[in-house]
Amino acid sequence: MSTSLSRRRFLGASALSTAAALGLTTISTGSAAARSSDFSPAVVVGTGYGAAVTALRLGEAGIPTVMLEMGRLWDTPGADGTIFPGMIRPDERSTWFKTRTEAPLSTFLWLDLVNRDIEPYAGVLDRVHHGDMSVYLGRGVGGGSLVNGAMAVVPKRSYFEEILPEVDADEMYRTYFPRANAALGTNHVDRRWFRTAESYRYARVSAAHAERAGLSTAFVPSVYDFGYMEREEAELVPRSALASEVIYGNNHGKRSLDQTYLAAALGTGNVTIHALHEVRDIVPQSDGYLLTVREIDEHGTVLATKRIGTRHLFLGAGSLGSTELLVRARDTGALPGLGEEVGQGWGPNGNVMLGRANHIWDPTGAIASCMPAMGIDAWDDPRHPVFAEIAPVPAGLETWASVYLAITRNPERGHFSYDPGTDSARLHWDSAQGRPSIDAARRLFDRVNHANGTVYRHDLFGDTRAFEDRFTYHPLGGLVLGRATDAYGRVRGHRNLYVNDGALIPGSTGVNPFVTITALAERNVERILAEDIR
Ligand code: FAE
Repeated sequence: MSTSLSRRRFLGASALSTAAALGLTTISTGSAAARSSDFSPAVVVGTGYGAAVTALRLGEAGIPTVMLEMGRLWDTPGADGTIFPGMIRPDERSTWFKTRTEAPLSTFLWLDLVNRDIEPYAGVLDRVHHGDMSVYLGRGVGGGSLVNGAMAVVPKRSYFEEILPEVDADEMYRTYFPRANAALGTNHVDRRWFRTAESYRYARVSAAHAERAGLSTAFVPSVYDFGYMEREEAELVPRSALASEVIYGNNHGKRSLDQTYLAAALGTGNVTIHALHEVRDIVPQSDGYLLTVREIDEHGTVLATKRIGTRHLFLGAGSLGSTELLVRARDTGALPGLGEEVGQGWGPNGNVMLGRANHIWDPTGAIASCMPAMGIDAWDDPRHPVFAEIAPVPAGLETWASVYLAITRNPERGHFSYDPGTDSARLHWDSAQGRPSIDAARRLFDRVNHANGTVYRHDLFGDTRAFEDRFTYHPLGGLVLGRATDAYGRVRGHRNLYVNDGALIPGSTGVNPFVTITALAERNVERILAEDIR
């Protein structure tokens, strides 16, 4: 990392913790704070991967930039002394405005032991329901980086070339993937430690079972600090990955965006983040856009409705968020230049979750690192390509279960339409579209079960199904690169309006997607800065 980048991160991190200590929802370093609050030369919607890259590069170029994030800043300990609640006894901080938590593994031995009643609150994880599909999302300053499993995987080059043919793959693999990984703080597990770590027993058991079936496994890099994790296992530091923390946030160890890109963006002195600010509407003006923004408190009370003008508007609200903003703008007539491609090309990255029941003599361990470090790599299978992340069971006790998030190559795509009744975008995806994903996962894991004399678990997903394809962690598409936008994310039909997040990727990356989103955002913003802004 360059000295100026680390200095910026330091300045930005101080601004974040000062804001948290004072209970502020506006975060900036001194120089940015003085600027007008109703106009900014650049506005970035959201604070996830694409948004954070965009803001850092705009800020470095000297462009005053405001980021608008509907979730809260996660930097203040609650009454129990922790920032995030953990998965064993989640409280209202876990979930975005619901009366009960909605964990992905919802039952154990068919018992409803996992979910809890809670007060509605601006919690960190959302599960957005759209008929046969629901989508998990991070809410807060840092977006998905707050809740995700930190797996930092570069897609196979041949598949990347297939899904995004208009992008120069040489440039991506030479420049932008390495740039993204360096700024995200990607690191690798020490393989010698992994071979004996109690917290990765579950991964070694699954790897041995896969090898017995003739399948290969691969280590996956992470943005969780593996050095910290080693110290957790040695009981030298407070536990996080080893204390069942992941989908409701990590209190330690994870290099979420508020510690990397966003801290560096704030440190430029040109970036201000407004938390608990949701962008609702976008209308064009003679030289830019006017946004309607709703400010709420953590309990959902609307505090203000603001108008913020900008010359350059960047959407980084994620696949669902950015797509909804443009579907609404098109279908209410606010942005009449938007075309039919807006709202098309959505996919769940072929996600299927499943569990296997191991033999009693094959325990997976009571302590499981919640940060996966290995996957079964069968992506080169010509008929049923699958990359299956070996996932933890964060129960804090022995379960004899092996759980996987399989990423499959599913060609089905969903689309969005505008619902005037709820003023929202509805995703259209029906259960039959998940079939190719289930078939691929079944084919792979039938092999694993056959080779090991094991069976599927039917007790984990609320009913008796073995394969759960009714949710995704990896929503992708809706505003696909080269279709709804040009080859760099410029929205077709309206000048100075850009998309720079997971909405650009056409439904699938073949691996966990945040490194692809980050690298693509680096590429796009570099071009836009060079051609559109200066
Ligand atoms: P994202 O990170 O979703 O950020 C969008 C932000 O915009 C959010 O903070 C929203 O609250 C905010 N927003 C939305 N609408 C508005 C609005 N109208 N006004 C203001 N703010 C708004 O977008 N990926 C991996 O690569 N590896 C993993 O290990 C992994 N594990 C995951 C585990 C879980 C439980 C989940 C939910 C996701 C996981 N992912 C993983 C997916 C990854 O986090 C996701 O692809 C990225 O976060 C998407 O990045 P975007 O920049 O597209």
